[in-house]
Amino acid sequence: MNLKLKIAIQKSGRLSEDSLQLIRECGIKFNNGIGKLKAEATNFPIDFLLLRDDDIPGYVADGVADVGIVGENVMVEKAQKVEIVHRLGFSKCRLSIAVPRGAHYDGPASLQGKRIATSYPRILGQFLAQEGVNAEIHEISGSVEIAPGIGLAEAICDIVSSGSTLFTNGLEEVETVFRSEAVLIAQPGLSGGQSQTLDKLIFRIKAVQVARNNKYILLNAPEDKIVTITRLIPGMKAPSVVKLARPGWVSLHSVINENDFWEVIEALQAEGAEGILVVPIEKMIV
Ligand code: PRT
Ligand code: ZN
Repeated sequence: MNLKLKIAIQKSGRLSEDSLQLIRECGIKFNNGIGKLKAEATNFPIDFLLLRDDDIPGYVADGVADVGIVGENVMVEKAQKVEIVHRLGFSKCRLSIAVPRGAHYDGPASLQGKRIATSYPRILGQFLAQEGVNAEIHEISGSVEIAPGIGLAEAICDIVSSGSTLFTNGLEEVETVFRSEAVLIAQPGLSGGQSQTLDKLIFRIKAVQVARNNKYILLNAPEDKIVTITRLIPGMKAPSVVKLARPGWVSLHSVINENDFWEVIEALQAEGAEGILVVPIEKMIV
């Protein structure tokens, strides 16, 4: 049975470091050739192909790679026969329409008959069709933000993250067309063995993602507060309670979600919790 999976990862760019970091946190070790075109894992049946992000959906669809990590924006734009098998939560960004600051804009109808520069003609075309707007799409491959300044277009449709590129180019974001994050994609026809390996990989990725969203918390509290504090930090089942070498006091150990963190800490202090320690979790299987 062929268990070996070939995974395509961006060679160098915004997705590379986070993709490799995730693989490392999954406990997968690879030889030093990761700077080259190909690398092999030493403790998991996976080979790496290092590619330009634009080529990843096509290579996965053609079976050159079996799975890949790519921005959802690129996956949708390339419209290849691939499917999302897991969302990875990093490289979050949006594809937005922007116009020169101060230009008249009151909704998509303002784009009627205008020229819009973009590297994402398919996604933009779908948006305009959906809004019933007829505009001229000018496909350009880079530096889209300078298009209005040089008279190439009246608007642009480009990836935005912090918004500072738009700001420094005198542009204003007026419409969000698509929201994106890194996704793990696969070709639909993986063999039984490869699907097994993919399931194992996704299992590990989930354990890493859950761990990143949670923290391990330890605190000291008066014994008569166990019930109230347990309500605040119920953990996976219930907190562990350890007696302290001081009568009437216990130590409680639990897991707390990153999002609830500050609110819960304040409530714990109000209940008399002391010596609160919060430590990262490496892996978490729920
Ligand atoms: O060389 P290769 O073709 O592999 O890489 P690339 O240059 O085409 O892509 P890369 O590495 O720039 O981006 C890879 C993926 O990261 C994208 O497809 C998105 O899914 C995601 N991503 C997340 C971003 C951004 N954030 C981002 N800010 N991609 C591009 N940008 C650019 C954007 O094009 C604009 O020029 O950053 C600028 C805007 O950023 P802010 O922060 O100023 O708003
Ligand atoms: Zn690219």
